[in-house]
Amino acid sequence: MTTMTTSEEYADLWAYVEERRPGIEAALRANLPLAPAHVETRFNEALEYALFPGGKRFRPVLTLLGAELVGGNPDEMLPAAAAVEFIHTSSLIFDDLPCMDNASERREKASLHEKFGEGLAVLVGLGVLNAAYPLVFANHAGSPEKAIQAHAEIVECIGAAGMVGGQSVDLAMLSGENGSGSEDLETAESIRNLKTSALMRLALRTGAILAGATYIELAALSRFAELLGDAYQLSDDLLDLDEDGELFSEDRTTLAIERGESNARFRLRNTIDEAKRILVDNFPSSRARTVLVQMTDYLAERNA
Ligand code: GRG
Repeated sequence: MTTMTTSEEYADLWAYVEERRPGIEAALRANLPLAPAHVETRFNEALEYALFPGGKRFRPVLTLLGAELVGGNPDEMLPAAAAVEFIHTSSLIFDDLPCMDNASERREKASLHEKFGEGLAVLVGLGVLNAAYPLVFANHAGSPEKAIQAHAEIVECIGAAGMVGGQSVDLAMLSGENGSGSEDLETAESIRNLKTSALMRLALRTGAILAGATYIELAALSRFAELLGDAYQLSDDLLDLDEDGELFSEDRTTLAIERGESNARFRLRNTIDEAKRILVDNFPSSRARTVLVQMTDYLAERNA
């Protein structure tokens, strides 16, 4: 569900998201991995429930911005943007399962497994994930080398060196397996952040790759995404602290607890400053760049 502030500070960001949202919704609908209707199951109903009305749609927006930042046409990237939202949605479905975060709510309603049962939730998660892979070829069959590169990007982002690996560290941190020293925690946190940053990297780079970005531009986007993911997780860890600097609920520790809230706020500020500097140093001034700068501030300063 969308909860957008209309703060002046983020005016370009919200205007861009609102402008692009209809195209993204249409691309999601056009590429829904519906099950054949011959035998009645609740798969299609559960699929609809998982994807609509959806959340902020920031990740598909990142795909369009990645393309625009390097001079591409965002309209051509809508199927790829839908692929990125499918991957995001599947990660949320899996993350909410009882064997992971065991979340009963998602996007201001009951989580998918809570509403439709675990079996169907796993199937919908796999269905949308699987639907993502071919979508980078839509509109790009004429430039197969770019589409193949974007496809490889998806494989890498989801795998053990990306979201899956990051989530496994998250699970280890939850059960206290990650060692006790502060340095261990630093390493563990930076790998855990992959669960968030890998998808941000994928979202941005897929659009940029399909738009013909240079190696240097892609490297800058990787570094930016890594910092954006770190900033997002740091702000998440700060939101998880209660007034006494302890975690609200979970049985785990974070650097925000070990080193204190002001240290975490300092690191967050440095991280977003560096992220924005990378954008400004590597890409010429444009609307897409302004929107990305505002998104960086928004993700780090959000309070929910
Ligand atoms: C096989 C794709 C796949 C993943 C397996 C479960 C898992 C590994 C990774 C979990 C990754 C995860 C859920 C990270 C947290 C991501 C995050 C910051 C979610 C919230 O993002 P918002 O607020 O969500 O942008 P909306 O609802 O607005 O889309």
